[in-house]
Amino acid sequence: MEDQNNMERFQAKIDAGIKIEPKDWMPEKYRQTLVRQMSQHAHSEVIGMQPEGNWLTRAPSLRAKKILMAKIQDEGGHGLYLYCAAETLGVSRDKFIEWLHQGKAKYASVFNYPSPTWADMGAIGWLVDGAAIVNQVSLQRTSYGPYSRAMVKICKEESFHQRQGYEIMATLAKGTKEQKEMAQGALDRWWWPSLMMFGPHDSESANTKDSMKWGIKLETNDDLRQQFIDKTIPQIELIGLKIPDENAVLQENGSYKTSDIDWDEFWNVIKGNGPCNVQRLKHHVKAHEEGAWVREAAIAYGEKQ
Ligand code: BYC
Repeated sequence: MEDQNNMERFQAKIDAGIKIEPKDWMPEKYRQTLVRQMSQHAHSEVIGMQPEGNWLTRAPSLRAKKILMAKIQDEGGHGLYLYCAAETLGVSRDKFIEWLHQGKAKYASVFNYPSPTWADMGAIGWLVDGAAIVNQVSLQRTSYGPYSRAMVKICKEESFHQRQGYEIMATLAKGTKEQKEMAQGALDRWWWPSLMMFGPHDSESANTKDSMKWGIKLETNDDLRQQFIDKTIPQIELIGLKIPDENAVLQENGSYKTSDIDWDEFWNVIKGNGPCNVQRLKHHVKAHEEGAWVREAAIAYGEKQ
């Protein structure tokens, strides 16, 4: 009876758009869903530093290097806000990292692809951050207060990331024949993995129904993906590149119809068999172990204060 009353009050708050705060009563499944999604989101930000870190020492100019370095640092910062927000649900950061290293926690599948050229830095900023923004703008209104507030700050920084990526692509697209080919190659490589970032079709998405009811997700995977497609295809055309999908067609309602995603590839990458899964996790474990002394020193300093 008590639980039933709590549940009704909880749902009424969600329906009225009132945020749920850490000390408020919440159903255990709501808490678990947030722990899962927020920690995965944090891991994505941090693991996502790797494909770009690959180009830091080879950026084509000092200006390009400074911008890339600032962007990668921002991603690390996003991870920190999100870990802090997720810790308010009663799980420690050490636990989140342990789950990541044990393969129990996921991170965005898109970061398991390689970044072989400088144009990949453009494609990641433009498409990967662009896809993330569409999702995160929606998540600014999510029902859990700490997650929603973290998203507001993150979205401001992601807009800059998206623009710096598009600038790289636009510059290459109006450069030499080789530069234009490099830009097209990166677009071809990152287009489909970026569309996969939004998750499986709504009909296959196990978590969407509960997440929508509880206001964790405000829009479905397919709706957000479509928004990204409709926003991005005109940007591809504007810089004279080719849409990596021969079947993409503008419909009368102003929205694009596109080919379906290769879902076998998506699930295969999620299961750990993407081109870079092993490398990404191994690198994270190594960096974590090598950073142990920094964490110890920070704790010792904190205790002395
Ligand atoms: N990759 O029921 P569904 C960034 C999993 S980083 C991997 O639809 P949900 C950036 C899903 O977890 C920003 N796994 O799930 C950083 C579930 O498995 P579990 C990244 C995926 O949670 C550096 C299963 O598939 N953004 O911007 O309702 C450089 C069924 O899916 C993926 C976020 O993390 C995927 N793509 O919806 C540049 C956004 N898709 O957990 C840029 C926050 C699905 O039940 N997350 N799965 O075992 C979300 O919005 C949602 O969690 C998702 C999935 C839309 C991703």
